Amino acid sequence: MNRRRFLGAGFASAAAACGVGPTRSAVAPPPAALADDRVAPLAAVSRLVVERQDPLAGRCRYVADLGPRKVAQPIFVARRGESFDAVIENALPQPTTVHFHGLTLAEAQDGAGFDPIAPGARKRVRFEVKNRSGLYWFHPHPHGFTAEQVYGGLAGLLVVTDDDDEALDAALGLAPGNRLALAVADARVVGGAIRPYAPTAEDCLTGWLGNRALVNGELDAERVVAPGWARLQILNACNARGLLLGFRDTAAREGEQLIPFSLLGTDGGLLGAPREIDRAFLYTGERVDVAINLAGRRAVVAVSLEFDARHQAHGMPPRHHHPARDRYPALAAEAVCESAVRSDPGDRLPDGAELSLFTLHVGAAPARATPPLPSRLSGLPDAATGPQDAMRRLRLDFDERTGFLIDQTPYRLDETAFSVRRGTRETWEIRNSPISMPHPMHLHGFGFRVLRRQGTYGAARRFATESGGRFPTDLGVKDTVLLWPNETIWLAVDFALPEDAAFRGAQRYMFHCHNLEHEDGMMMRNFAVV
Ligand SMILES: [Cu+2]
Repeated sequence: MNRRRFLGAGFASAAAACGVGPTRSAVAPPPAALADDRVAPLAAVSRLVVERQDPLAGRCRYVADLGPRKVAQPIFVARRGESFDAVIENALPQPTTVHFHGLTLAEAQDGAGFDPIAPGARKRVRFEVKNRSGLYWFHPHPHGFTAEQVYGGLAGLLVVTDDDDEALDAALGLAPGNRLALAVADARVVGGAIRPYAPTAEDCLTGWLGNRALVNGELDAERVVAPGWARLQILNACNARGLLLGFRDTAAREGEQLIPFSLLGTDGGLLGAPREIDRAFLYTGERVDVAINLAGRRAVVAVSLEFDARHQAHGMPPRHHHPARDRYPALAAEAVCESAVRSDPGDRLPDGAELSLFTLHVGAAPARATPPLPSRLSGLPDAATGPQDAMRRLRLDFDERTGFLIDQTPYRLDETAFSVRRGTRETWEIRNSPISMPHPMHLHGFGFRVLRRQGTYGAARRFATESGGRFPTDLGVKDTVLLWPNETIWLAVDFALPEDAAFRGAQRYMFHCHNLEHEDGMMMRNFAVV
């Protein structure tokens, strides 16, 4: 099997052929269906300011400077092959980075946390978007501050387009506004106000859970869409909460069935062919691209359905001390401290509890014809098979003294756990302990394919309808993959790096849990591609 078949689109080789990046005057227009006033072409950004908007509650935002206009909390859009070349300004009272989650970037642009931007400092970041079309995102990654800053509101979307993406919009006949890019997070809301980040030891075990959904920063988000197909690209931007995404007609009676929808793509872009499903697990950091037919409906609510989140780890592991935290204030005037008042249990909805996410109101426009879904969406093969160069085994552990770790080793910024030769294709076998929690594991820099799952607990296995015990969402290119307790998964990872000068020499990347309390709690390792 050649590399092209492995990832379907051969993102490294195709991007290398693109040569010089576009000039600012030749930026592709965003998809017409994605009608949102926060949409900003990535290639037009000259400055990205990371700032605190509300010092009392610690709410923060990104502001993109596009020359003639500024856009707060932008939704970036880039056509594959376009470039980002901007100065990032850190106006927070803490160090920060901007990590572009899912993109294939060199260490210097990955924003992983090796080289944080100090408060008041700036850094020029330049890169070319080499990835397939899909929903990517950007967020802070300074070790020890990540969870607090992301919860503060720093989670931005990046929609990457290409020929397959354009062909799909055309085939669906999407009306303007019927393509949505949505970051779903959860917040602790009391009396209409979002509570500041103040995790207790229990929050550090389970992750910081809220009681209300925020969609692109809004509570009770609603969108008006036209009848016909709607295409939704959805990110789970929660710190810790897993979602089991489903859709209900608001006119449906108790117990009535969920609305079926089509899975079009995952983290790293479009599947080869759509899959009809009625629910999908979406853990923190993961994305889905779905099409839902709204013909004949008035309003549809997206929910996270109730499920057994399988928290098998108990006890109160010690909090990990981050020396850098002593040097900077918390984002909120209400300090992040061990003595934080235990919040009302009602402010912290358990993982797996039903949660309403957002509502789509179907406008009164004349019903559009809903054309059939295309049978092929991209050249991605359903199965990734074939010989791999090497097998690497990783273990996710838990014990009461240390909390959650990878191979029993707490994170250290200056450690390189292992090195991989560039161009190598490896099979990763990752095993999660039975006494554990769901861990959405994220690999920086490289998309991968899920080969097989084993040991999935019964209630989740019901939805693992694909070969090898896989979920439909395992069929695409992934950069974040969920491991249930007791589960072992096998991944095919291609460590090909582009030929650009930016990627010369050894490049360090991170592999970590995207439950952000686990990540800040040391469940992360560095590796190098040499
Ligand atoms: Cu975890």
